[in-house]
Amino acid sequence: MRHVELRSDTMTRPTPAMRRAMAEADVGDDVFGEDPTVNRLEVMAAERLGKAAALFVPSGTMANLISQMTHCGRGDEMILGSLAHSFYYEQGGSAAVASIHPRTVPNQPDGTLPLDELEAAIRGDNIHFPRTRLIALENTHNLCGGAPLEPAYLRAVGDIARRHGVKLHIDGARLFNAAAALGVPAQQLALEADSISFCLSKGLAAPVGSVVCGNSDFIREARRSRKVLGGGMRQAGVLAAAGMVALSEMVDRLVEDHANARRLAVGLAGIAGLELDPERYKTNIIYFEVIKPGLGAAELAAALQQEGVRLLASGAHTLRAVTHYEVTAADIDYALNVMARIMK
Ligand code: TLP
Repeated sequence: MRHVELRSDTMTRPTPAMRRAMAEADVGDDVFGEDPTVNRLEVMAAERLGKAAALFVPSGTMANLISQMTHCGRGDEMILGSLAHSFYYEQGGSAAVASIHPRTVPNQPDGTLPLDELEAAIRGDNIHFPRTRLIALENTHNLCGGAPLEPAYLRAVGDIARRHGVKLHIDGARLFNAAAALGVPAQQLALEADSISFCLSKGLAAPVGSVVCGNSDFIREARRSRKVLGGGMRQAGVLAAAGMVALSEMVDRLVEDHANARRLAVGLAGIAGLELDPERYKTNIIYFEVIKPGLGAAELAAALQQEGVRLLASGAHTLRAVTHYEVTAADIDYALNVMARIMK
């Protein structure tokens, strides 16, 4: 039976080139700054995003938390989208671990926060208020269907942040998907950010790891934050080696994942009992609703699994599919056939 894994691009297994690079990696103790492969990855990542420095960290969640706690002190406020991964799926770590007060602004379907509401949410100087220190955006936006945020929007948010003396962090877990979809260099999407993170372990297929980029002072402090969170990783060069392959070999092919996601979205839209607007999806994440009476998302996901197709039931009637390098156009056609059969 064919196996089509569409639950997440986090499921990607390291490529043969990554496994070779991992086996041969030159390593040292990274807590002492002595892992040459981690150091090379950090230089490579910083250059790629046009920042002065970078920090290799274990996960996207830790990348966000490190960035938040480096920008904010105890009781400071961070503004972020109501559907931000950081707000939704990170156990409220900013509050639980870093004592940062989160303030949400409603995400629009395209992943943006309305500029007027964003600006209005920034606090004035008042003894009753927490101090707004940080705005956090997400690009691409996971819960908004992998929506990429455009340079013009980022510029507008950057202007607001600067005007109010507030920092901007971008959770770019899938930043290279955004760059591929918009046809711009990732650097352009990083321009306005005081800190920006991206994941090596999602569409780029490395087994573990994310990178935070920013200026040298920020990264020096972020290195301290990483240590207190237990993210100092010793001979992490075995992981960074895969990350370097991810950055050099896996970025240009992301457009294939987007084409496959589109193929899937168009196919699903033609199946009675499923609802989605295929025009909405520009990267590798799609969401759709099952509207057949008596059939819930979990039941549908279970039926698909029987036939080797794995999707995520992300709500009572909502499913998510994410394409990546282990999913081919033929896999998409297989998944669509199975889906059509089940929905009949
Ligand atoms: N997202 C995962 C799940 O947690 C939902 C996925 O399968 O999509 N930012 C964004 C935008 C993310 O989508 C994720 C992971 C993270 C941060 C966290 O990264 P990790 O899983 O490495 O901690």
